[in-house]
Amino acid sequence: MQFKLKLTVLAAVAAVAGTAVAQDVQVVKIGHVAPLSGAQAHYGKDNENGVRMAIEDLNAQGITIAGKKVRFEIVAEDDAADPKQGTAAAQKLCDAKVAGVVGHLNSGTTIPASKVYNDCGIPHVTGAATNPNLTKPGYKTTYRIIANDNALGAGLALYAADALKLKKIAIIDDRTAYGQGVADVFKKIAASKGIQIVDEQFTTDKATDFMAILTAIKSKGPDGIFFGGMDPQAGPMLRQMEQLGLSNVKYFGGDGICTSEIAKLSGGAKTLDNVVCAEGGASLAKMPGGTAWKAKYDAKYPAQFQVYSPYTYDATFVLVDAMKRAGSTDPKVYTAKLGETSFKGVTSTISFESNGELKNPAMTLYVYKDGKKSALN
Ligand code: ABU
Repeated sequence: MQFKLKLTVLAAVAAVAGTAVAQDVQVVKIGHVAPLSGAQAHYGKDNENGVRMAIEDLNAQGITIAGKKVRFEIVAEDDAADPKQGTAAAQKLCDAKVAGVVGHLNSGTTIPASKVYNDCGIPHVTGAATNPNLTKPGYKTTYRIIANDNALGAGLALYAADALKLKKIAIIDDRTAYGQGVADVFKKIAASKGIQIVDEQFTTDKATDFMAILTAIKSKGPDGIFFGGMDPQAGPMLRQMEQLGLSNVKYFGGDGICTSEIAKLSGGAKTLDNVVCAEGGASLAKMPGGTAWKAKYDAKYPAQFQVYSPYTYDATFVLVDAMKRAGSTDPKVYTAKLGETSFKGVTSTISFESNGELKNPAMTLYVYKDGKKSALN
């Protein structure tokens, strides 16, 4: 009887101790938003993988903030690359009282969502949305850790004019904030370099049949086509260019087409060899921690790498770095520290301009050789 009583007392003490341990660990929620459904889900999954990997690495460090051990948890939302779903997801994360958000992926969702985050006082860091208009309102809650479309569009136009000596280029965009924006920058700089813009055509981010617009473009005899849009359109477009005999026409695009997936989506078209695309950062080989990071990523998420996961990984660390420096996980307290970031990440040493743009971003041009993406610079 006495023995049984002792056991009960011991169990009660252990339970209380267990509660104390549980209460000593503060759970900090980090939101992530990207398209996880629809034709762009492969980009979204890659972005989410970057955040999950960062959270695992941060939790392994056993971080203490203001004397309390913290454990980070992801709250993952799907915006399906749709602006309305983007703002709904942002509001959901505000209501869930996440400490910060990594995202969104598309400029068309990130720009309207940035106002929602500003209104509820939660910072967000995008590692993928590249339209320059994102930082124009000057919200103190908006940050971007990748170069914007001014760098991408200009880099491609200068390469077309100076290195490839192209004379006649047609432009297509998907009418999204990203597609239209990057095409406009390309057009302006290409025209300033003396390239003739022989045609401008439009499509959507849902289309897969481009025969009519490519036929119209073919009649203008371009030596290059610029496409402002994403790979679910660029892949089939390359295949249809081959079918129409546009096999010697160079094909330019921003980071939205610079994926691993485009090789599959173009279905073995030889026109993939004509692609020149631009990304707003250094190549993995030139990133400070790129090669080791990519090996770890591939081991965890085989065949899922696309473009932006090193940036979403770093974006997660940037949020936590600001929390550590502020000694608080409360966004009302730590957001002010984001502007003072100087963080040695996988992608670069990250610091921000006063408008939330990355300071001194790199830009890399890529081509595809035997279906594999390869950096030109
Ligand atoms: N940066 C290209 C894909 C994301 C976006 O800006 O819409």
